[in-house]
Amino acid sequence: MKLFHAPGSPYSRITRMAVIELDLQDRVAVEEATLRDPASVLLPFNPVGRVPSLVLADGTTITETTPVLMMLDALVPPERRLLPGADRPRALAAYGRVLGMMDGIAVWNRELRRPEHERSPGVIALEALRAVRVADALERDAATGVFTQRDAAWFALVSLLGYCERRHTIFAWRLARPALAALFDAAQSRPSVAQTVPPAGPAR
Ligand SMILES: N[C@@H](CCC(=O)N[C@@H](CS)C(=O)NCC(=O)O)C(=O)O
Repeated sequence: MKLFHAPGSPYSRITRMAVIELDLQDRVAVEEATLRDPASVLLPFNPVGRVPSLVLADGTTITETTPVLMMLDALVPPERRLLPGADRPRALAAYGRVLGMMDGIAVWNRELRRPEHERSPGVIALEALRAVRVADALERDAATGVFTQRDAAWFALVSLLGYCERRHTIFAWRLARPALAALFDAAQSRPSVAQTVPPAGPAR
């Protein structure tokens, strides 16, 4: 199996961390792909051109973070799986909440990558407000024990905050959010986290 990723992508980082956490390095080769590039090695497998993309032995390509995690989870015994099931609704809610914030941050960051005259102040204001709102909810989640298990919600949260820390520094996510900051800082020594730190982006 082959997992296509991009080093700066917070979505594909979740799946890269999962490969390490689930001890699947022998079964899943991880390959970097360029994005928004007509010559990308990814396009013959995934016409959408997004990462993460997981190519199975028969060529079937699973795309989008959650289906990729489902596939990786299926390779290990049930007790080791990362995605929370319906029996853990709070964890499932937190996972969805983190992915929702990731989507918003991705939109905000994309606006900032445009030349200044092409940026939409309305979109930026909306996404900045959304990010504050969700980060405050996640802070409450972290403070009330929602992220105590090392599950997909936890890895997604670490990836999201890592993206903000390294590539979306305009968002002061740590401010007045001590539970999130403590969780993130403590996570850094975990091998799957330390081995997948995204490169620093331009200051924005
Ligand atoms: N909803 C997707 C989002 C994946 C995504 O947006 N990936 C970005 C990198 S962070 C990408 O591949 N972008 C390339 C493009 O938009 O062409 C998921 O859950 O995996």
